[in-house]
Amino acid sequence: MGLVLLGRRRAGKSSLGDLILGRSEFERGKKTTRCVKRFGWVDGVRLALVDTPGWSRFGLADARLVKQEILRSVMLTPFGCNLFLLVIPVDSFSKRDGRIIEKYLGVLGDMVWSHTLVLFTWGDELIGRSIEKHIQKTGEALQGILRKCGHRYHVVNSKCTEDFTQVTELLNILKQMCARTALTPANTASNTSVKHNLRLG
Ligand SMILES: Nc1nc2c(ncn2[C@@H]2O[C@H](COP(=O)(O)OP(=O)(O)OP(=O)(O)O)[C@@H](O)[C@H]2O)c(=O)[nH]1
Ligand SMILES: [Mg+2]
Repeated sequence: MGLVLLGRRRAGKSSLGDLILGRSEFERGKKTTRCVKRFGWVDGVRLALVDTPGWSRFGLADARLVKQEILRSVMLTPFGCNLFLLVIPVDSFSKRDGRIIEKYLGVLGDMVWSHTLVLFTWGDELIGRSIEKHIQKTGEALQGILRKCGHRYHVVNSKCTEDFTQVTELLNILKQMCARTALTPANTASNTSVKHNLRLG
């Protein structure tokens, strides 16, 4: 299974990669500037994880480079089931955040949304509240992104590496997504069309 980690700067993508693999493989806490691919076996699944540079809400990241790396991330995934984890920290979320996500995921074409799971990081910030309450309180911009992703989401606290049930639960959701997308011919179509565009571009 191929997993691409996407999100804004410091959303917690590299930390999430380490949490999933159960070991330190990505440079968390340090700005990721190019795609990084790592492999591992997790809960009986062979994973290829691709970490990507985050985009900036304040124009600080090189938008062209980030888009180029997002396109390249797909080239780095193996053939088979490839999914995207849209990493969003438990935090405020503006209309602008929503528009920026649409802009960067849009690089991968319309099919990306049906292959994307919203992965909330910084779950520790919920402090006893439920993620559903957070989604409801945060408002329409976040709810709109969740709608586009078929209301698929999961929440983790990447600081709590000893709690592996959060990864097992995530893997179960991803396995279901793979089983579902395997039934739709669009799965391979989206993957190969992005790869095709990239080769042409
Ligand atoms: N408390 C808490 N801190 C987190 C969590 N996830 C990430 N962090 C912290 O957030 C900071 C940024 O994490 P990274 O994983 O490097 O974020 P990133 O998205 O890879 O950042 P860029 O590569 O710059 O885009 C680090 O100091 C992490 O320790 C979380 O779930 N809870
Ligand atoms: Mg990073």
